[in-house]
Amino acid sequence: SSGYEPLTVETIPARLGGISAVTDHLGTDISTWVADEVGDGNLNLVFIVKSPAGAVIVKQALPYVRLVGDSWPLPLKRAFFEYHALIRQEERAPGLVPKIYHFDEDQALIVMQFLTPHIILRHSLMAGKKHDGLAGVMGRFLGQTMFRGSDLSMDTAKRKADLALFADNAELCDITENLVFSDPYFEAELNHHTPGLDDLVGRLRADIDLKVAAQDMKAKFANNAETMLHGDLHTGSIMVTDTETMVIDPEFVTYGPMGFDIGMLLANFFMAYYAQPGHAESEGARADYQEWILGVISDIWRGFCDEFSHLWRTERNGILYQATLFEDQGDYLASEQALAARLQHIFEDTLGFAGVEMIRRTLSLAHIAENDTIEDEALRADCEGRGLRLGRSLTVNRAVFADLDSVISQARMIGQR
Ligand code: SR1
Ligand code: MG
Repeated sequence: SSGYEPLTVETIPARLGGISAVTDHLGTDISTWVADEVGDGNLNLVFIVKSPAGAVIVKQALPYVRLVGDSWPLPLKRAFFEYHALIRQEERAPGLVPKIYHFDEDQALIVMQFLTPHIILRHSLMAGKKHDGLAGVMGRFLGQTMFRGSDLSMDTAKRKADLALFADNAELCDITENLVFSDPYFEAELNHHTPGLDDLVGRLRADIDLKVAAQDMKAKFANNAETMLHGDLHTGSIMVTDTETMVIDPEFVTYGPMGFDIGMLLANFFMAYYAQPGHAESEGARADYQEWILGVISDIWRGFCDEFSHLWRTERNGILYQATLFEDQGDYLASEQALAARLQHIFEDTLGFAGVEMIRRTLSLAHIAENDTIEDEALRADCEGRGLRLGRSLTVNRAVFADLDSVISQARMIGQR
Protein backbone atom coordinates (compact mmCIF):
# COMPACT_ATOMS: atom_id res chain seq x y z
CA SER A 1 0.00 0.00 0.00
CA SER A 2 2.97 2.32 0.52
CA GLY A 3 4.13 1.74 -3.07
CA TYR A 4 7.30 0.07 -1.82
CA GLU A 5 9.42 -1.32 -4.62
CA PRO A 6 12.97 -2.63 -4.42
CA LEU A 7 15.50 -0.55 -6.31
CA THR A 8 17.67 -1.95 -9.08
CA VAL A 9 20.84 -0.54 -10.61
CA GLU A 10 18.73 0.38 -13.64
CA THR A 11 15.91 2.17 -11.78
CA ILE A 12 18.00 4.13 -9.26
CA PRO A 13 18.69 7.21 -11.44
CA ALA A 14 15.05 7.73 -12.34
CA ARG A 15 13.76 6.98 -8.86
CA LEU A 16 16.21 9.14 -6.91
CA GLY A 17 16.95 11.78 -9.55
CA GLY A 18 14.16 14.08 -8.38
CA ILE A 19 15.30 14.27 -4.75
CA SER A 20 17.34 17.37 -4.07
CA ALA A 21 19.11 15.85 -1.06
CA VAL A 22 20.47 13.24 -3.47
CA THR A 23 21.17 15.48 -6.47
CA ASP A 24 23.10 17.77 -4.08
CA HIS A 25 25.69 14.98 -4.05
CA LEU A 26 25.34 13.41 -7.52
CA GLY A 27 24.21 16.32 -9.68
CA THR A 28 21.00 16.50 -11.72
CA ASP A 29 22.28 14.84 -14.91
CA ILE A 30 21.07 11.35 -14.09
CA SER A 31 22.43 10.00 -17.37
CA THR A 32 25.87 10.15 -15.74
CA TRP A 33 24.89 8.16 -12.62
CA VAL A 34 26.24 4.64 -12.31
CA ALA A 35 24.87 2.29 -9.65
CA ASP A 36 26.46 -0.90 -8.37
CA GLU A 37 24.86 -3.36 -5.93
CA VAL A 38 27.49 -4.20 -3.32
CA GLY A 39 25.48 -5.62 -0.41
CA ASP A 40 27.22 -8.61 1.11
CA GLY A 41 25.35 -8.53 4.42
CA ASN A 42 22.58 -10.89 5.45
CA LEU A 43 19.55 -8.63 5.07
CA ASN A 44 19.52 -5.67 2.66
CA LEU A 45 20.24 -4.17 -0.73
CA VAL A 46 23.21 -1.80 -0.70
CA PHE A 47 24.16 0.30 -3.74
CA ILE A 48 27.07 2.61 -4.43
CA VAL A 49 25.85 5.32 -6.80
CA LYS A 50 28.52 7.42 -8.47
CA SER A 51 28.54 10.35 -10.87
CA PRO A 52 31.20 12.85 -11.91
CA ALA A 53 29.85 15.07 -9.11
CA GLY A 54 30.20 12.60 -6.23
CA ALA A 55 29.03 9.33 -4.72
CA VAL A 56 26.46 8.10 -2.19
CA ILE A 57 25.40 4.85 -0.55
CA VAL A 58 21.78 3.77 -0.95
CA LYS A 59 20.68 1.14 1.53
CA GLN A 60 17.23 -0.38 1.10
CA ALA A 61 15.57 -3.00 3.27
CA LEU A 62 14.09 -6.03 1.53
CA PRO A 63 10.83 -7.51 2.83
CA TYR A 64 12.65 -10.73 3.68
CA VAL A 65 16.01 -11.99 4.99
CA ARG A 66 18.36 -11.82 2.01
CA LEU A 67 20.57 -14.62 3.34
CA VAL A 68 17.65 -17.06 3.42
CA GLY A 69 15.16 -15.74 0.85
CA ASP A 70 11.48 -14.82 0.81
CA SER A 71 10.57 -17.84 2.94
CA TRP A 72 11.70 -15.65 5.88
CA PRO A 73 9.74 -12.36 5.78
CA LEU A 74 11.15 -9.38 7.68
CA PRO A 75 9.51 -5.96 8.21
CA LEU A 76 10.67 -3.03 6.12
CA LYS A 77 10.38 -0.89 9.22
CA ARG A 78 13.92 -1.83 10.18
CA ALA A 79 15.11 1.02 7.93
CA PHE A 80 13.14 3.43 10.15
CA PHE A 81 14.88 2.08 13.25
CA GLU A 82 18.29 2.25 11.59
CA TYR A 83 17.65 5.87 10.62
CA HIS A 84 16.65 6.79 14.18
CA ALA A 85 19.64 4.93 15.62
CA LEU A 86 22.06 6.70 13.26
CA ILE A 87 20.71 10.11 14.24
CA ARG A 88 21.15 9.34 17.93
CA GLN A 89 24.61 7.83 17.48
CA GLU A 90 25.73 10.96 15.60
CA GLU A 91 24.53 13.12 18.52
CA ARG A 92 26.17 10.91 21.13
CA ALA A 93 29.41 9.97 19.34
CA PRO A 94 29.87 12.74 16.75
CA GLY A 95 31.66 11.92 13.52
CA LEU A 96 31.74 8.16 13.98
CA VAL A 97 28.74 7.15 11.82
CA PRO A 98 27.96 7.98 8.17
CA LYS A 99 26.09 11.22 7.43
CA ILE A 100 22.49 10.75 6.35
CA TYR A 101 21.39 12.64 3.23
CA HIS A 102 17.85 11.31 2.77
CA PHE A 103 15.42 8.88 4.40
CA ASP A 104 12.27 7.47 2.79
CA GLU A 105 10.22 5.43 5.22
CA ASP A 106 7.80 4.00 2.61
CA GLN A 107 10.63 2.81 0.39
CA ALA A 108 12.62 1.67 3.47
CA LEU A 109 15.70 3.39 2.11
CA ILE A 110 18.46 5.56 3.49
CA VAL A 111 20.79 7.57 1.27
CA MET A 112 24.00 8.22 3.13
CA GLN A 113 27.65 9.17 2.96
CA PHE A 114 29.84 6.93 0.79
CA LEU A 115 32.81 6.12 2.98
CA THR A 116 35.92 5.91 0.86
CA PRO A 117 38.59 4.50 0.81
CA HIS A 118 37.16 2.64 3.82
CA ILE A 119 36.83 -1.13 3.81
CA ILE A 120 34.94 -3.47 6.11
CA LEU A 121 37.10 -4.23 9.15
CA ARG A 122 36.38 -7.97 8.93
CA HIS A 123 38.05 -8.07 5.48
CA SER A 124 40.98 -6.17 6.85
CA LEU A 125 41.37 -8.62 9.73
CA MET A 126 41.56 -11.46 7.20
CA ALA A 127 44.22 -9.58 5.24
CA GLY A 128 46.34 -9.04 8.36
CA LYS A 129 46.16 -5.23 8.23
CA LYS A 130 46.71 -3.12 11.33
CA HIS A 131 44.79 0.11 11.94
CA ASP A 132 46.07 2.91 14.10
CA GLY A 133 43.43 4.39 16.31
CA LEU A 134 40.89 1.61 15.80
CA ALA A 135 40.74 0.59 19.47
CA GLY A 136 40.67 4.19 20.68
CA VAL A 137 37.74 5.08 18.43
CA MET A 138 35.78 1.97 19.30
CA GLY A 139 36.37 2.45 23.03
CA ARG A 140 35.17 6.05 22.71
CA PHE A 141 32.18 5.07 20.55
CA LEU A 142 31.14 2.47 23.11
CA GLY A 143 31.67 4.75 26.10
CA GLN A 144 29.73 7.61 24.53
CA THR A 145 26.83 5.63 23.07
CA MET A 146 26.43 3.39 26.11
CA PHE A 147 26.49 6.29 28.56
CA ARG A 148 24.52 8.87 26.61
CA GLY A 149 21.80 6.43 25.55
CA SER A 150 21.10 5.50 29.16
CA ASP A 151 19.34 7.03 32.15
CA LEU A 152 22.74 8.24 33.33
CA SER A 153 22.40 10.93 30.71
CA MET A 154 18.90 11.09 29.20
CA ASP A 155 16.00 12.65 30.99
CA THR A 156 13.18 10.31 31.96
CA ALA A 157 10.62 11.41 29.37
CA LYS A 158 13.05 11.16 26.45
CA ARG A 159 14.35 7.81 27.53
CA LYS A 160 10.88 6.35 28.01
CA ALA A 161 9.87 7.66 24.57
CA ASP A 162 12.91 6.01 23.00
CA LEU A 163 12.29 2.79 24.86
CA ALA A 164 8.80 2.74 23.35
CA LEU A 165 10.06 3.72 19.89
CA PHE A 166 12.68 1.00 19.66
CA ALA A 167 10.53 -1.62 21.40
CA ASP A 168 8.81 -1.93 18.05
CA ASN A 169 11.97 -3.33 16.45
CA ALA A 170 10.69 -6.66 17.71
CA GLU A 171 11.38 -8.89 14.71
CA LEU A 172 15.07 -8.03 14.67
CA CYS A 173 15.32 -8.61 18.42
CA ASP A 174 13.58 -11.92 17.84
CA ILE A 175 16.31 -12.87 15.33
CA THR A 176 18.98 -12.11 17.94
CA GLU A 177 17.12 -13.90 20.71
CA ASN A 178 16.86 -17.02 18.58
CA LEU A 179 20.10 -17.06 16.61
CA VAL A 180 22.39 -15.91 19.43
CA PHE A 181 20.85 -17.35 22.57
CA SER A 182 18.71 -20.36 21.66
CA ASP A 183 19.48 -22.04 18.31
CA PRO A 184 23.12 -22.92 19.08
CA TYR A 185 22.01 -25.11 21.98
CA PHE A 186 19.79 -27.53 20.05
CA GLU A 187 19.51 -28.81 16.50
CA ALA A 188 17.62 -25.83 15.09
CA GLU A 189 16.63 -26.11 11.44
CA LEU A 190 18.95 -23.44 10.04
CA ASN A 191 21.99 -24.38 12.13
CA HIS A 192 25.12 -25.67 10.45
CA HIS A 193 28.67 -26.36 11.55
CA THR A 194 31.93 -27.73 10.23
CA PRO A 195 31.73 -31.56 10.36
CA GLY A 196 35.02 -31.91 12.26
CA LEU A 197 33.32 -30.24 15.21
CA ASP A 198 30.62 -32.87 15.66
CA ASP A 199 32.02 -34.24 18.94
CA LEU A 200 32.60 -30.83 20.49
CA VAL A 201 29.18 -29.60 19.36
CA GLY A 202 27.59 -32.68 20.93
CA ARG A 203 29.37 -31.97 24.20
CA LEU A 204 28.34 -28.30 24.19
CA ARG A 205 24.71 -29.20 23.52
CA ALA A 206 24.82 -31.56 26.51
CA ASP A 207 26.55 -29.01 28.74
CA ILE A 208 24.01 -28.04 31.39
CA ASP A 209 26.13 -25.23 32.88
CA LEU A 210 26.53 -23.65 29.46
CA LYS A 211 22.86 -23.96 28.61
CA VAL A 212 21.87 -22.36 31.91
CA ALA A 213 24.37 -19.55 31.36
CA ALA A 214 23.08 -18.95 27.81
CA GLN A 215 19.54 -18.66 29.17
CA ASP A 216 20.73 -16.18 31.80
CA MET A 217 22.33 -14.07 29.08
CA LYS A 218 19.18 -14.26 26.98
CA ALA A 219 17.09 -13.03 29.91
CA LYS A 220 19.51 -10.14 30.44
CA PHE A 221 19.36 -9.20 26.76
CA ALA A 222 15.57 -9.31 26.68
CA ASN A 223 14.86 -7.67 30.04
CA ASN A 224 17.63 -5.24 30.87
CA ALA A 225 16.92 -2.01 28.95
CA GLU A 226 20.10 -0.30 30.15
CA THR A 227 20.94 1.72 27.05
CA MET A 228 20.33 2.11 23.33
CA LEU A 229 22.44 -0.58 21.71
CA HIS A 230 23.80 -0.73 18.18
CA GLY A 231 22.52 -4.30 18.38
CA ASP A 232 24.84 -5.93 15.82
CA LEU A 233 28.26 -4.49 16.56
CA HIS A 234 30.53 -7.04 14.91
CA THR A 235 33.57 -6.35 12.72
CA GLY A 236 31.37 -6.33 9.61
CA SER A 237 29.64 -3.24 11.06
CA ILE A 238 32.87 -1.23 11.18
CA MET A 239 34.62 0.45 8.25
CA VAL A 240 38.26 1.47 8.39
CA THR A 241 41.08 3.19 6.57
CA ASP A 242 44.66 3.33 7.81
CA THR A 243 43.67 6.17 10.09
CA GLU A 244 39.88 6.35 10.35
CA THR A 245 37.21 4.13 11.93
CA MET A 246 33.46 4.45 11.34
CA VAL A 247 30.50 2.41 12.61
CA ILE A 248 27.65 1.41 10.26
CA ASP A 249 24.47 -0.69 10.18
CA PRO A 250 22.59 -0.21 13.47
CA GLU A 251 19.33 -1.75 12.22
CA PHE A 252 19.27 -4.22 15.15
CA VAL A 253 19.03 -1.22 17.51
CA THR A 254 17.21 -1.94 20.74
CA TYR A 255 17.37 -1.02 24.40
CA GLY A 256 19.49 -3.66 26.10
CA PRO A 257 22.45 -4.26 28.41
CA MET A 258 25.67 -2.32 27.72
CA GLY A 259 27.72 -5.50 27.76
CA PHE A 260 25.90 -6.77 24.67
CA ASP A 261 27.51 -4.37 22.18
CA ILE A 262 30.89 -4.54 23.91
CA GLY A 263 30.82 -8.33 24.19
CA MET A 264 29.75 -8.87 20.59
CA LEU A 265 32.57 -6.67 19.37
CA LEU A 266 35.25 -8.30 21.52
CA ALA A 267 33.99 -11.76 20.50
CA ASN A 268 34.48 -10.96 16.84
CA PHE A 269 38.07 -9.91 17.52
CA PHE A 270 38.69 -13.14 19.47
CA MET A 271 37.31 -15.16 16.54
CA ALA A 272 39.51 -13.23 14.10
CA TYR A 273 42.42 -14.09 16.42
CA TYR A 274 41.68 -17.82 16.26
CA ALA A 275 41.15 -17.72 12.47
CA GLN A 276 44.62 -16.28 11.76
CA PRO A 277 46.27 -19.65 11.01
CA GLY A 278 43.87 -19.83 8.05
CA HIS A 279 44.98 -16.47 6.68
CA ALA A 280 48.48 -15.41 7.75
CA GLU A 281 51.30 -15.92 5.27
CA SER A 282 53.88 -17.13 7.80
CA GLU A 283 54.12 -18.25 11.40
CA GLY A 284 55.86 -15.01 12.30
CA ALA A 285 53.16 -12.92 10.67
CA ARG A 286 50.47 -14.95 12.41
CA ALA A 287 51.96 -14.54 15.87
CA ASP A 288 52.60 -10.84 15.37
CA TYR A 289 49.11 -10.13 14.07
CA GLN A 290 47.45 -12.21 16.78
CA GLU A 291 49.22 -10.14 19.42
CA TRP A 292 48.04 -6.97 17.69
CA ILE A 293 44.44 -8.24 17.85
CA LEU A 294 44.76 -9.01 21.57
CA GLY A 295 46.13 -5.49 22.07
CA VAL A 296 43.10 -4.06 20.27
CA ILE A 297 40.74 -6.05 22.49
CA SER A 298 42.47 -4.84 25.61
CA ASP A 299 42.57 -1.21 24.40
CA ILE A 300 38.89 -1.20 23.42
CA TRP A 301 37.88 -2.33 26.90
CA ARG A 302 40.24 0.18 28.53
CA GLY A 303 39.03 2.94 26.18
CA PHE A 304 35.42 2.14 27.01
CA CYS A 305 36.13 2.26 30.76
CA ASP A 306 38.02 5.55 30.45
CA GLU A 307 35.33 7.26 28.37
CA PHE A 308 32.46 5.90 30.46
CA SER A 309 34.22 6.99 33.67
CA HIS A 310 34.92 10.43 32.24
CA LEU A 311 31.25 10.89 31.29
CA TRP A 312 30.14 9.50 34.66
CA ARG A 313 32.20 12.21 36.37
CA THR A 314 31.30 15.06 34.04
CA GLU A 315 27.88 14.49 32.47
CA ARG A 316 25.89 12.29 34.82
CA ASN A 317 22.45 13.58 35.64
CA GLY A 318 20.83 10.58 37.24
CA ILE A 319 21.28 8.49 40.35
CA LEU A 320 23.53 9.97 43.05
CA TYR A 321 23.17 13.32 41.23
CA GLN A 322 25.67 15.44 39.37
CA ALA A 323 29.30 15.77 40.40
CA THR A 324 28.82 19.54 40.66
CA LEU A 325 26.26 18.98 43.41
CA PHE A 326 28.54 16.92 45.63
CA GLU A 327 28.43 18.30 49.12
CA ASP A 328 31.28 16.45 50.71
CA GLN A 329 33.91 13.78 50.27
CA GLY A 330 31.33 11.10 51.12
CA ASP A 331 29.29 11.98 48.02
CA TYR A 332 32.41 11.75 45.91
CA LEU A 333 33.39 8.38 47.37
CA ALA A 334 29.87 7.01 46.89
CA SER A 335 29.93 8.10 43.28
CA GLU A 336 33.30 6.48 42.60
CA GLN A 337 32.23 3.28 44.34
CA ALA A 338 29.01 3.16 42.30
CA LEU A 339 31.06 3.67 39.12
CA ALA A 340 33.42 0.81 39.99
CA ALA A 341 30.47 -1.47 40.74
CA ARG A 342 28.76 -0.50 37.49
CA LEU A 343 31.91 -1.21 35.43
CA GLN A 344 32.32 -4.57 37.15
CA HIS A 345 28.74 -5.44 36.26
CA ILE A 346 29.24 -4.37 32.63
CA PHE A 347 32.47 -6.40 32.52
CA GLU A 348 30.70 -9.55 33.61
CA ASP A 349 27.93 -9.02 31.06
CA THR A 350 30.51 -8.28 28.37
CA LEU A 351 32.19 -11.64 28.91
CA GLY A 352 28.88 -13.51 28.92
CA PHE A 353 27.70 -11.88 25.70
CA ALA A 354 31.11 -12.33 24.07
CA GLY A 355 30.93 -16.04 24.89
CA VAL A 356 27.48 -16.65 23.39
CA GLU A 357 28.41 -14.61 20.29
CA MET A 358 31.47 -16.82 19.70
CA ILE A 359 29.38 -19.94 20.04
CA ARG A 360 26.54 -18.80 17.79
CA ARG A 361 28.90 -17.73 14.96
CA THR A 362 30.06 -21.35 14.74
CA LEU A 363 26.92 -23.35 15.49
CA SER A 364 23.96 -21.25 14.41
CA LEU A 365 22.86 -19.78 11.03
CA ALA A 366 25.16 -16.76 10.58
CA HIS A 367 28.88 -17.54 10.61
CA ILE A 368 31.89 -15.28 9.99
CA ALA A 369 33.91 -14.90 6.80
CA GLU A 370 37.21 -15.40 8.66
CA ASN A 371 36.24 -19.02 9.29
CA ASP A 372 34.04 -19.65 6.24
CA THR A 373 36.88 -18.79 3.86
CA ILE A 374 39.29 -21.35 5.36
CA GLU A 375 39.08 -24.09 2.74
CA ASP A 376 41.06 -26.71 4.65
CA GLU A 377 38.19 -28.20 6.66
CA ALA A 378 40.39 -29.67 9.40
CA LEU A 379 42.11 -26.34 9.93
CA ARG A 380 38.75 -24.53 9.94
CA ALA A 381 37.40 -26.94 12.57
CA ASP A 382 40.55 -26.40 14.63
CA CYS A 383 40.20 -22.58 14.53
CA GLU A 384 36.47 -22.70 15.26
CA GLY A 385 36.96 -25.26 18.03
CA ARG A 386 39.34 -22.96 19.88
CA GLY A 387 36.79 -20.15 19.63
CA LEU A 388 34.11 -22.46 20.99
CA ARG A 389 36.30 -23.35 23.97
CA LEU A 390 36.91 -19.73 24.86
CA GLY A 391 33.23 -18.93 24.20
CA ARG A 392 32.11 -21.64 26.60
CA SER A 393 34.53 -20.48 29.27
CA LEU A 394 33.54 -16.80 29.00
CA THR A 395 29.83 -17.61 29.15
CA VAL A 396 29.99 -20.00 32.10
CA ASN A 397 32.81 -18.31 34.04
CA ARG A 398 31.90 -14.69 33.34
CA ALA A 399 31.79 -13.86 37.05
CA VAL A 400 35.08 -15.58 37.79
CA PHE A 401 37.50 -13.61 35.59
CA ALA A 402 39.21 -10.90 37.64
CA ASP A 403 40.00 -8.63 34.70
CA LEU A 404 40.52 -8.52 30.97
CA ASP A 405 44.18 -9.53 31.31
CA SER A 406 43.11 -12.89 32.68
CA VAL A 407 40.65 -13.32 29.80
CA ILE A 408 43.43 -12.56 27.34
CA SER A 409 45.78 -15.01 29.06
CA GLN A 410 43.17 -17.71 28.68
CA ALA A 411 42.54 -16.78 25.04
CA ARG A 412 46.28 -17.09 24.39
CA MET A 413 46.47 -20.46 26.14
CA ILE A 414 43.56 -21.83 24.10
CA GLY A 415 45.21 -20.48 20.95
CA GLN A 416 48.60 -22.10 21.56
CA ARG A 417 49.59 -24.49 18.75
C1 SR1 B 1 19.16 -13.65 9.62
S1 SR1 B 1 20.21 -12.40 10.05
C2 SR1 B 1 21.63 -13.17 10.63
C3 SR1 B 1 22.57 -12.27 11.29
O1 SR1 B 1 22.96 -11.23 10.41
C4 SR1 B 1 22.99 -10.00 11.08
O2 SR1 B 1 24.15 -9.30 10.77
C5 SR1 B 1 22.89 -10.33 12.55
O3 SR1 B 1 24.16 -10.58 13.11
C6 SR1 B 1 22.06 -11.55 12.51
O4 SR1 B 1 22.15 -12.31 13.68
MG1 MG C 1 24.39 -5.64 9.42
